[in-house]
Amino acid sequence: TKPPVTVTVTGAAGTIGYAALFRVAAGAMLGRDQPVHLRLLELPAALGAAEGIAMELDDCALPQLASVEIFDDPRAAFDGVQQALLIGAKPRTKGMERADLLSANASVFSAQGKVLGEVAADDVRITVVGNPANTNAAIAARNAPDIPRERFSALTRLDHNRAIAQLAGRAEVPVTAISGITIWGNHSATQYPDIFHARAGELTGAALAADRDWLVDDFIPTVAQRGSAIIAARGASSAASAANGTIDHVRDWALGTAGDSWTSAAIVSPGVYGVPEGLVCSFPVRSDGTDWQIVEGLEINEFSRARIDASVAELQAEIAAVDAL
Ligand code: NAX
Repeated sequence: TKPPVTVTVTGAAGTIGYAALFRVAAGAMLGRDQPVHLRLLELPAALGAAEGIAMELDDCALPQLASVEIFDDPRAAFDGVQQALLIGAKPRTKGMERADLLSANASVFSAQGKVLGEVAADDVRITVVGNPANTNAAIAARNAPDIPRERFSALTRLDHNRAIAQLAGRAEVPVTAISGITIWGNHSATQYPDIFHARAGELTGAALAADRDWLVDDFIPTVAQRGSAIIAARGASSAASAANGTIDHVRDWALGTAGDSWTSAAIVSPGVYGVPEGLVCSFPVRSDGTDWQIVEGLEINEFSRARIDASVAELQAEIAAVDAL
């Protein structure tokens, strides 16, 4: 059998953490033949809840679960970590300005980045889910200069999966018939779900996009505002679908993407597609099981260019706001 992989989940007792941990422990993320050491990092106030989750994990008697440990100290939780899922973040509370949210999280993610740089395993991969995810990942990367940039990512896979589901519904095909969708930019309302290179069974995305009213007034806002629609309907933010997106993201990164199609992930821009170097931006990506590779050479039409630029401008503004503090 394979040696266990060490997986640290921050915000483990939160709603996404609870939805993710059991599937990670059951092999949905790294494979059913891959044992895992699970590390749960929480704030001191949530350690009791984390204990309860660890008890439930024990009670599943999962063959792949080599160990479960609970921490409130990032240095201990990240020691030797190979897959870091950074889900915990400071939530936006009533009356809080966006700048306050950015600065509160900048201090959390700069501290976590620094510790990761000091104690993580040489092969560490980092996935930021906690919002503002892209900028949190950029800040963690900056504070860990010894970890190669390409090891940092932020989650836009939930947005990508939402776009697949919406396009499949429109084209009346199963989700398995959809390929070639890209989420560009920030994991926020400015994100741009691009279908111009997509296929939906026999139909091309470009043909579907010819219905501009549907594209502009229905598809794009439905994908970009799906999180708010779920809060309105459910009275709580998306958790199981966010956990599912996180697991899809790490699985594709660690085990590789299949075939010619691609997925979406926010990674540190090497300065392609007009996205300034260093921003953590969502791109079309494939993985060979080690690193993400940006799918190059896609033609970006004027419609797409304007929307990508708007989301990139928001990413630049977020970094500038953090730098100003
Ligand atoms: P919850 O508030 O249910 O849970 C967050 C947990 O993180 C809490 O248990 C808290 O104690 C813990 N925590 C906070 N700061 C921590 C720190 N510094 N170290 C360790 N643990 C810490 O939130 P949940 O619904 O689980 O969402 C978690 C994050 O994911 C939020 O920032 C949320 O905005 C973000 N999301 C990101 C998505 C994405 O696609 N990138 C989609 C879903 C979600 O909105």
